[in-house]
Amino acid sequence: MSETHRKAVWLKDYTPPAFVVDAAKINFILGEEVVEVHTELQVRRNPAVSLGSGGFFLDGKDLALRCLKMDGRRVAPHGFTVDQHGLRIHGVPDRFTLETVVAIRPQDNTALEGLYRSGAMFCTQCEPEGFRRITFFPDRPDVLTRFTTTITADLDRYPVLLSNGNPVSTETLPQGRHRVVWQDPFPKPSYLFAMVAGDLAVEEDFYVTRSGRQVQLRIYLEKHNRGRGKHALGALKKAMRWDEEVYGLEYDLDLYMIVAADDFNMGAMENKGLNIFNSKYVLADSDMATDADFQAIEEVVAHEYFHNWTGNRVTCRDWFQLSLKEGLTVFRDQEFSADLVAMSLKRIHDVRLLRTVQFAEDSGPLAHPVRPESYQEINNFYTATVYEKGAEIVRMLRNLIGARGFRRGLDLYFERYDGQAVTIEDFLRSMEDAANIDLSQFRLWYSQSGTPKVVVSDSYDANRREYSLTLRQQCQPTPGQPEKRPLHIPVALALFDNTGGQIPLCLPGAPDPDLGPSTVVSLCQKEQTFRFGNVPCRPVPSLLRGFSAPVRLDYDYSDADLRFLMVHDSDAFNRWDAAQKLACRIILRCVDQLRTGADFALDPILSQAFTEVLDGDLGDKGLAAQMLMLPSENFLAEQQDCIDIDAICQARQKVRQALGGQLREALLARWQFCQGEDAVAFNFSPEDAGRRALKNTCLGYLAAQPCSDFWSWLADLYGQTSNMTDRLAILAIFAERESPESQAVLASFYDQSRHNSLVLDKWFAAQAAARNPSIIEKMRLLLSHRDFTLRNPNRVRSVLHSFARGNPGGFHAANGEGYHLVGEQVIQLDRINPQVAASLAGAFSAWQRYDRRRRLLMKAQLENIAAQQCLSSDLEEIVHRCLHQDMTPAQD
Ligand code: B3K
Ligand code: ZN
Repeated sequence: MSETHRKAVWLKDYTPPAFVVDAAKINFILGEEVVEVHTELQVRRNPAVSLGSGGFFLDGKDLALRCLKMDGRRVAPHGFTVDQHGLRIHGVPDRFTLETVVAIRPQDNTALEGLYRSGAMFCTQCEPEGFRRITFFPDRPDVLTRFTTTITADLDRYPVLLSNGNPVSTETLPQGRHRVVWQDPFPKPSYLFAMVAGDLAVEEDFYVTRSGRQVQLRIYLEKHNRGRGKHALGALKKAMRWDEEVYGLEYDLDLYMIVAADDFNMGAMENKGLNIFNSKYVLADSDMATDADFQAIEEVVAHEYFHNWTGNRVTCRDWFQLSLKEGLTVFRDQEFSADLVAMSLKRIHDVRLLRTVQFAEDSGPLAHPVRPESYQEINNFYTATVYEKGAEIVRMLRNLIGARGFRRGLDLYFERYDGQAVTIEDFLRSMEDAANIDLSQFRLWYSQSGTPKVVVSDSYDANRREYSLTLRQQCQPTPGQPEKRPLHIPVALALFDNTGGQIPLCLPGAPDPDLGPSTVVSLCQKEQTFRFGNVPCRPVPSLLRGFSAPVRLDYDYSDADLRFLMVHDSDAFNRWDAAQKLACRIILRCVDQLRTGADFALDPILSQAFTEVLDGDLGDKGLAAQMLMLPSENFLAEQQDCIDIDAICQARQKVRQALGGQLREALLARWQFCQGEDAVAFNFSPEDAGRRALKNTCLGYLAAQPCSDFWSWLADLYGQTSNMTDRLAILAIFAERESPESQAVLASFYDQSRHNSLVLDKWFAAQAAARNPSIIEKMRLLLSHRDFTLRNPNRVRSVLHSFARGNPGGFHAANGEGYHLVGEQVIQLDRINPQVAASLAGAFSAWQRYDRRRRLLMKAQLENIAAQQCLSSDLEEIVHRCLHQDMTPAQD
């Protein structure tokens, strides 16, 4: 057990703060070695809380206290206590001013929480509990304070000094120093505090709100990145317009700033008026960013912007409510992006993530409800469950009550709670009141973990022209939740006749029997049957259209049904899903063939179905590309109780090769067609991105079964590429094989990218994720490369996460070398950056689902990590949960 072991925090133990802080003045005196933080708090006893005797507690971590005064007088040594958690002042009046001076050392802060250095700049990350590393403060989201920030620094090194709100004064000081004061008029929790100091370039634009206010938009970036903020600025303006149009929400300050930092633990942070971003989600031009990067920038910029209302104006009472702001804001950014790109493509992208990452989380030892009940380290709960499943719940709710009811619910939510810290329950009550609906059963989605399975069976009675669908829901036990109650599961569906026509739906006996071409049925009990009348023939059902609920669907489609739906389903998402299902079952059949030693032969139905996609009317090339992409190994693994990863990797590869060979002509024709359509100048648009995706998907298949001069042709093609999307697609292909051409292409990419760390990350990631037979040696080389460092989270993710999460064949190498390599790095990384270490260690979480040999090897790594001295609380919690949650081991 490590020394840092902390007790769990429980939702049921929540108590409101005993004191509130009306105003805080934070004064940073920046030095190269030490930063002094002078803080002055106006504190008052919380009238809503009955008088306690515990004094006033302020969180604080790794702070050297230099001075403590109450109402202008030094507090005597017996008047306070300081320990590793914070500062307690004993015996305080009802209202007082508290002054502290602390010293911190940002240059030693490699955890990147609180105030730290990224390159030459100072920046902060306070959510969820970073502010306590800056100064003593009641660092909890339900204490809302008006902040005034003063920053004093060397003028030459740090000409740009930023904080939340508006600048109120600037002053030049003797000895080459200067001082800037910022004031944020909006009371906010400390997790939204931000401060930046550096020698930064700025790119500017402005936005006029619909009420006519002009808002200054500024992106600050390191000088060598000048000119790369344009796309992000454009995205910001689109997001501002969208939130006004769709939700009537306007920005509320005169200035909106985004700072791009190279060292950042996650994507970005929504600090009031001063977002701080991982530079990966700001910087873009065609030479450095792929279509996926352009898209991700739009999403993240919008997400952080949308937080201004869902998160900042109305914030969370405690961290158990995290999904209140995250699930809701992810839903909002998904809808924004869907409006910008094709709706179905966005949905495919989101569902793919949910089904691979969140479903896996929900079926393993780290499963937790969207509103968790307890945590040891809250940083470990910024998960796919809280974010992505949380967004799915909001989506179901919106679909249930309709867009207008949802809008009324949100309006009511803001009307009731603007400027407050509230709960998921408050949000749901606003929705109930506005839409006049009872959400008692629906609430279970927030408290019950695990992914429900909906098993569907059907029958057709030709005489009565009646088609019955029986839906049954079940959910496996999850940690701490052995029994599950039935959830309210909306299932969107349509029925198709054998010509591909949609059968009008009619539920005789229902209050409103005629339902039109598609409908949503509510599965609220364990089992329910829906009887559709007037059905002329046995239909093919299209179920869970648009992925109407985050569940696993189990219906016994025939291969022919799936091929039929790939062509005829009017729901583009389900057309794609049918393709995934068909490919998935063909690969899993191949897995069985491999197990029994039978010869492999690709079922012709898949090549026929894929030919139809390739030869079909390619109005939407992006969708065609998605349909042709085989399900990932991780997704395939999710379909097995005991994961046979060797067979999965082999089978997938065999299917890929067979398709590459059998469809060569069609693939080449499509590739040529798309290549021919390429414009000279790069443009990021859904059409262009879709075309590139299709083109590069075809290329990937051709490479799986190459013809004789393919590699020299591909190397030439690499030389002619004019954008990062195409360049990276070819690099990834070359990274999978050993050859002089591969070496040359990798070397050339490296030479061109070595001065741009984001591009260099791609070079690392392409190799770490490559299905290369000598991947372990490659990984060792990458880890000892002069450009590799554990101090930069993006670099760590590009090498270690790409390998552990994105290269199952390598990570699960039968001799355990992949595990060993990652285990070693987790231990080293924990001493530098616990948050990133903990997330990497999560790669071992599914250990109980593998064969006995791998189970033991993975477990040994977890135990070895657990046995280390001085484990961080973050890592300790993950490893402990992975080892000690009782899951049923897989039967192999
Ligand atoms: N709210 C931040 C996440 C903070 C994560 C801290 N470990 C970014 C976002 O979701 O918008
Ligand atoms: Zn967020």
